[in-house]
Amino acid sequence: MENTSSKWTQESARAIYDLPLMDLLFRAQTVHRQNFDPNKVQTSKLLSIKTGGCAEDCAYCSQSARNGSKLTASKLIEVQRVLTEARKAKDGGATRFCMGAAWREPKDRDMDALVAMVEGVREMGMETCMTLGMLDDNQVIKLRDAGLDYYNHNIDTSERYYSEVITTRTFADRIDTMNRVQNAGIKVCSGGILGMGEQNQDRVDMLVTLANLAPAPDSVPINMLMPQEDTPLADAKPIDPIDFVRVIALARIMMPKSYVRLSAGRSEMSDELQAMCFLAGANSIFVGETLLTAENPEEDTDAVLFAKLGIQAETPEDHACPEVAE
Ligand code: SAM
Ligand code: DTB
Ligand code: SF4
Repeated sequence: MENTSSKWTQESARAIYDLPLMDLLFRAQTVHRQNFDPNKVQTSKLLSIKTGGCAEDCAYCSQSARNGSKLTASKLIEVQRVLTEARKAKDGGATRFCMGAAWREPKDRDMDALVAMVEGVREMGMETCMTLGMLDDNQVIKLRDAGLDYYNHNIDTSERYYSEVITTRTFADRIDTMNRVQNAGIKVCSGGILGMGEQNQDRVDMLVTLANLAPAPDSVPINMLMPQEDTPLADAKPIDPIDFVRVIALARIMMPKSYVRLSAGRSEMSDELQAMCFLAGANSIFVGETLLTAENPEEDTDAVLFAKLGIQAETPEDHACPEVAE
């Protein structure tokens, strides 16, 4: 079942996930080449605009106030500081600027500053993305009118495993915000984290939920858990790297036109593993030495990797007109 208009089932997706690896990779790379230039990778830059002190209890997160993390909580940072960082990101070649806040949801008093951030980054000619937690209808409209291109809201894992990781909100709450965002015409960025103790079937089920959204998210970040000190998942057993590659390949096959982002965890990955992820259809990364709070490869390291693999960073022109896409 690879017709995108059909609904994926847990069984149909699992059958692909379980293919011999070479068959799975060949299929994923074939789908990838039908939709994207295989030697281009989109680059996004993250900035934490409000760090720590979050009311949610996400078991993986260094920013939850409930996780006893040593991280100092900050207030929403100044608009001007955001624009200075965005300018640096643009000069470094990033095409999308993603602003993340450690909130359960934004307060209405923060909206003017958030709108100014979106407008300012857009004026620089970069795509804008925000991840601020749950949004109500008014907040969605304000961000849409400011020109927000993408909203990141991860489902993180399967519906079955969700309550093992987060208890302060439900899987359905997550889907509600995504629907609100999508209905307002903002593109959705949604994916999850692998290596939180979930089973392979949870990973497959997470992708089934994402692929069955109408439409599927434009961007699908696949994060490898970065274990954070003092969190319940600090000692989680790492995911097998081949299982990680299988999830990327399945995401590519199930969501052929979406950008699949090889997100958190690259600083712990070998060049070979990252190359396999690109072969499996990943075509986006976060660049810069910091994600929100955790480390990411240095720009020089990524430049060497891209040169070795003959990969080029996607430009805004490529993005507007993919060479191979229909
Ligand atoms: N508070 C907002 C929310 O949760 O939607 C936005 C920020 S939150 C940090 C964004 C995403 O980062 C999470 O949904 C999760 O998927 C990812 N993330 C957070 N901590 C991580 C970690 N230690 N390892 C991998 N991914 C992580
Ligand atoms: C996503 O899926 N990964 C990014 C972004 N969306 C916001 C965040 C990764 C965070 C990694 C842990 C940290 O930096 O604190
Ligand atoms: Fe808060 Fe987001 Fe971290 Fe959860 S993932 S604790 S909502 S910042």
